[in-house]
Amino acid sequence: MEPLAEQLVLDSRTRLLVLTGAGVSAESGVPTFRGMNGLWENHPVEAVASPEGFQADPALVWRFYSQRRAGAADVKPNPGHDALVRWEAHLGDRFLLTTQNVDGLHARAGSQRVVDMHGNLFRTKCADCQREPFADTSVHPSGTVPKCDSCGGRLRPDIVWFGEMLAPSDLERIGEFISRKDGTRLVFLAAGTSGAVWPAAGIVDEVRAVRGETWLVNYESAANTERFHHFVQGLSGQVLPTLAKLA
Ligand code: BJW
Ligand code: ZN
Repeated sequence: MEPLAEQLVLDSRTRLLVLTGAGVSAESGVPTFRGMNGLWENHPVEAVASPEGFQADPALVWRFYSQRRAGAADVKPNPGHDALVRWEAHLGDRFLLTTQNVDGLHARAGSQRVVDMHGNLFRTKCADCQREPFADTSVHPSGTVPKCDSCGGRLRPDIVWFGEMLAPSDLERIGEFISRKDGTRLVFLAAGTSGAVWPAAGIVDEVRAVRGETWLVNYESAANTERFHHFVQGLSGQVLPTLAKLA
């Protein structure tokens, strides 16, 4: 690939916040949400990714997540994930990755400072009691709903569904990184995200409010493209490996 006209400079005075979305996993073979036209087997994603949907048909919701667990177990990180691992190795604590993806591919690539802001496909919690969420790769037979050992209630994936609050500790970690006052300049880069889902879509404005520099790498224009200072249109697996100058 030709060198890019614009380069993201990552030097000792820079701290970098990265936000990733489904587009970053697309080149690994994980379908994006809007790529499915917001539908899974003709069900609107909201019907299988919301508390109301779980209440109405928990077995359908578990079929959706079991299918995705089976699919995500077979995929591998791509050069976009790998580029973020190199940036983190260069920046250390001046790097934070917040991801909307629940597939665990950033951790599998080797990223360490990761906020799973929409949860994790390979974790389960109880819908009815306060037990701690636990690691879980189970794929459940169609039509079944797993039960909680502690209270006998219904288990559910540890995913942030539509209409649910993100974990306050995750939002604090992102907010503290944005407002950190250590003399470094803040750069924010969003990649592979449609900018349609909040609060992730608003991070660009939080960064701009503290005069940070903002970059978007996306295959298509996003809902919030005009909020970014730089827009590099392309595939993240091709753009990210050549975008940054590590100094
Ligand atoms: C590539 C590529 C390649 C492809 N390279 N690019 C303010 C205004 C309006 C509404 C709200 C608001 N605040 C809150 C809301 C409600 C709601 C919301 O945002 N609704 C919108 C739809 C309008 N938000 C919430 O409910 C959030 N909760 C919350 O805020 O609580 C408080 C509250 C509630 C209600 C009202 C007010 C306050 C929770 C959001 C949780 C989202 N959960 C989901 C599903 C579960 C996860 C799962 O099962 O996996 O998470 S939604 C779904 O969208 C999923 C994703 O993480 C998320 C974002 O999608 P993403 O990653 O951007 O993917 P796509 O598919 O949309 O886009 C991919 C992009 O990549 C495309 O642009 C492609 O071009 C590009 N691309 N290949 C580079 N190779
Ligand atoms: Zn329980």
